[in-house]
Amino acid sequence: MKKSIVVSTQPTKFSALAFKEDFEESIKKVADLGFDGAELAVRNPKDLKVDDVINIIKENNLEVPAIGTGQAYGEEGLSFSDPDETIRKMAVERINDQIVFASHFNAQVIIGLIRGIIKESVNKTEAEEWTIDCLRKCTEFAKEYNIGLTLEPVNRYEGNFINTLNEGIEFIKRVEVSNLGLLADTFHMNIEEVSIYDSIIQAKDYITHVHFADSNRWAPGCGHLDFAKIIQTLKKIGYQGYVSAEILPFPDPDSCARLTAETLDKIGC
Ligand code: LER
Ligand code: MN
Repeated sequence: MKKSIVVSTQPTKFSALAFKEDFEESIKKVADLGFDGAELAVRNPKDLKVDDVINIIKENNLEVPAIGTGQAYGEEGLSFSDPDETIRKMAVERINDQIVFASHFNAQVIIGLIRGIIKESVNKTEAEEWTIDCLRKCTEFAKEYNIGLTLEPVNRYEGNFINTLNEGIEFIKRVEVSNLGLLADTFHMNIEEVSIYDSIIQAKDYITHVHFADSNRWAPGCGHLDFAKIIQTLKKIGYQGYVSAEILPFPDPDSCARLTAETLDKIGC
């Protein structure tokens, strides 16, 4: 299994990010700590100097396993389940831009918070159909670039549909495309799953990416989750992808990143 940590390419109000200030400096720190990759959280690839990002990643011998896309929802309100067709169209366009950006790194594109929250006035089945339609459009576009998307169940306080891995699997079956996998995030799973381990085993054919955060969203080792057992379970299902730390920058960015690297090494990740 390979290790990465999420780095935002720009400052953002999304809190669970170890690094979101100076991009180049953060990437150097990630490499120095021995991570294999940096997952990039990007609000809008059009705001980036893409060649500079590519060079910084290359110079530091890192991979980019995935691109996080939630800031477009958190900061601009773009979403796949919005009743306004124009907003959904803008969300699809944004994800398509992320797909082109991801193709420079052969990274997966995360579909988490960008699904949005189904509004009270909206029929749930209809909102799910809108989401399926957006996912079909984006996965079809992604095929041209040989890129996969990964659907992330999020806990009930951040999203009101697709909260568990099983709900994610059922949704993936409805979308009926070959390049849509599942992202297992231990922070959300701790809130929503009956058993983190059984859910991982049941999702073995779908998991393409993993987010690690402890029960309090601090670095692994700072809460009550049993990461040794989670790693063992991921090994048991033959998972060979990345585990990526999406954590609060506490007590400070450098310490939480160092602690993540040390803990993951210690438990044989
Ligand atoms: C949000 O809580 C989260 O876990 C992100 O990875 C979703 O895009
Ligand atoms: Mn996550």
